Amino acid sequence: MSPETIWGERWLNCDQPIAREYMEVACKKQSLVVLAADKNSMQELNDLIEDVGDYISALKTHVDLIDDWSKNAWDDFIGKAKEKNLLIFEDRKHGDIGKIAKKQMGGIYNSRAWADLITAHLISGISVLDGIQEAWSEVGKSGGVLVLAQMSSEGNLLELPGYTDSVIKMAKLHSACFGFIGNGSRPNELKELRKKVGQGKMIWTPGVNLNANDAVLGQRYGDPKDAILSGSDAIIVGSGIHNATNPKDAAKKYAEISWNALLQRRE
Ligand code: S5P
Repeated sequence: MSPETIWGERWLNCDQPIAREYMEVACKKQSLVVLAADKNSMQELNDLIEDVGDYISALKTHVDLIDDWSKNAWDDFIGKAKEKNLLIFEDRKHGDIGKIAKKQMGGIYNSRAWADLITAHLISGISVLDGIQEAWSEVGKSGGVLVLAQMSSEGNLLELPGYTDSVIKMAKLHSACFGFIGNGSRPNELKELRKKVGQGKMIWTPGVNLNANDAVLGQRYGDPKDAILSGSDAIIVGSGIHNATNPKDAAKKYAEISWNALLQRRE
């Protein structure tokens, strides 16, 4: 089956090349899993990608979590992820004014060179997207921003009346906007978000874990199948995979659940 048949309206309306690339990879791998690779050493990251890379469709990083980070080790790791056909998604959660966000794409980590996707809050206005876009274009690269429209953590201020609506309204029209981060732990909120976003943008959702009791420090978890059926296009899974006794089996399981949910959604 073609990606168009599988993704339906989303394929037709999400026509950015990078969104199409994600949807194609997801079909090839039969997985809507984005791995949140929240490990602290290069060795752990390399082992993890070796182990589960075939069962995920994108790799989400927090580059500043790593104790023994070096440019060479990082380039190697990104190379391995690319061999596994993964989009690289740095979860930087930018939020400064445009010109600083632009500079923050450089610096030691230089995420403009290797990140295909990056997260941003619109708390300081739309200029953050302009800044990120300019940073990519200066190194001859283009990428997409996932804008935080909802969050999975308890008591987050994005829930205040009007915030999510304003973010969607502003970001939807911006060419750097790949899509939105939604709250994977609350299917009903996600359905509302999908209605507001429409078909033309991705919604990717963290806060997904088959064991809701794993949640610590205000994190909230929901079910992967519910998230996809409620309009999410990718489940972002961290500890559900990397803290599992057998990460490979866990990744396979999340992949299967997410893929079957997508097939069910199109029926
Ligand atoms: O609202 C959010 C947004 C994000 S990007 N809630 C989140 O948990 N995240 C990220 O998803 C978070 O930074 C972490 O990397 C991942 C969730 O990890 P888990 O171990 O709880 O699955």
